[in-house]
Amino acid sequence: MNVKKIREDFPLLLANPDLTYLDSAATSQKPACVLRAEREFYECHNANPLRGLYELSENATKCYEDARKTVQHFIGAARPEEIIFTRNATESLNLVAYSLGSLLLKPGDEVVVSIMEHHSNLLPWQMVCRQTGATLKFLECDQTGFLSDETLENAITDKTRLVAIAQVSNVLGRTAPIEKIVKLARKHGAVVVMDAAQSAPHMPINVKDLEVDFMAFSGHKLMGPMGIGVLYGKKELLEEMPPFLTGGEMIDSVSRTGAVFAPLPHKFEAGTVNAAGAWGLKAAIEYLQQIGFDEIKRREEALTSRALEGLKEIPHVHVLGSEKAEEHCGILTFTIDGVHPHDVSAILDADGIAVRAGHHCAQPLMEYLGVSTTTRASLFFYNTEEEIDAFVESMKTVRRRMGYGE
Ligand code: C6P
Repeated sequence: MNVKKIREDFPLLLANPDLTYLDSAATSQKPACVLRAEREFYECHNANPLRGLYELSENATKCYEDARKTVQHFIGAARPEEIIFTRNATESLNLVAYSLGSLLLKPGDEVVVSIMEHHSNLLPWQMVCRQTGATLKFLECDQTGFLSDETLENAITDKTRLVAIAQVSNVLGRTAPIEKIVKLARKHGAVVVMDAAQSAPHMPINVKDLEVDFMAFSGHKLMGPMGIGVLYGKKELLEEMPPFLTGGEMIDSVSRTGAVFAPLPHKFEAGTVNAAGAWGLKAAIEYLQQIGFDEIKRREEALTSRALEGLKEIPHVHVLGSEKAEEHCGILTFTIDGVHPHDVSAILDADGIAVRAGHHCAQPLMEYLGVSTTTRASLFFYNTEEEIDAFVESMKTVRRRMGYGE
């Protein structure tokens, strides 16, 4: 991979040669082709999709539906109508929780999540359990984020109606054993919802092979625009589910007292849709596919390994999670003795390095691991060895700059 050439595709990186961007797990930078695609939609195809009976609106609809097909093939879904466009992974997960939750759950039933969940894949389940009287159960990992067979077998039982799990943790970067979880869930007749917000940008995903029932991800972490997300759902389940939001073109007909809803996928896409965002997401997916996930994985692992080795050498720095770079998916979360993560972030920022500090919207995991807040560096294939070295060098100075002797 020619990284120098790849970086030329990213206007923000080109315009900021002194910036080391290590916050791609929060949102990725966007290649020019994605920016061009969004602009092209508004310059050449802009009309309200799915409504107008004139050529321009039909063009807008075509862009939107083409983007849906690109997503379908990207994740190996059987049909385009199994792809619902949302605003982001959070909205996708809320859609399943509210729509399916009320249909599926009753008192005595159990919903299983892991202790590593991002709040977006926890709060909707807390809410729906409160509403239905179901119980929320937690899969507890070891300190490295590993979920053992025993943990899975003890938690997923005949009482389990649904398992909601992140494929990759946004704090530890550890990949969950989705195949095993799906197998156990099937055995007990439970539905599996996979949060792919942190995995979809970094690894190939085939929903047919994985056999998950639902999968959610955001466009903006995958080089696409903000404001466009995806929910994949199996057709037979989506068809049974009531709409989450109502209004707009999500109907076939409306009377004074009721409505007949539109067929999939439009039943779940109320109001004017984000067609420009979908068109931009299509460009992002094509860009990633052109580079290829094998290449992306190889590069990210090499960079993660370099960063991990560098951090291990620094006294008082503790990296959370596995010792192995390939079990981090480009995410390194750490603490430094005696220094608050906000100060770490400010010091790195003074050196032109952008990282995230805080609880990373995963407070139950922080509590479980016995840390209140942490700093997180997360990389993508556009990062360079020089940037990783600059990050490690800056990290070596943090305690001294905070007034410690070493
Ligand atoms: N995590 C992070 O810095 P949205 O905000 O809807 O695009 O994605 C929500 C979400 C869901 N699941 C996981 C595993 C995530 O990591 C995220 C977003 C960002 O870690 C922003 S908080």
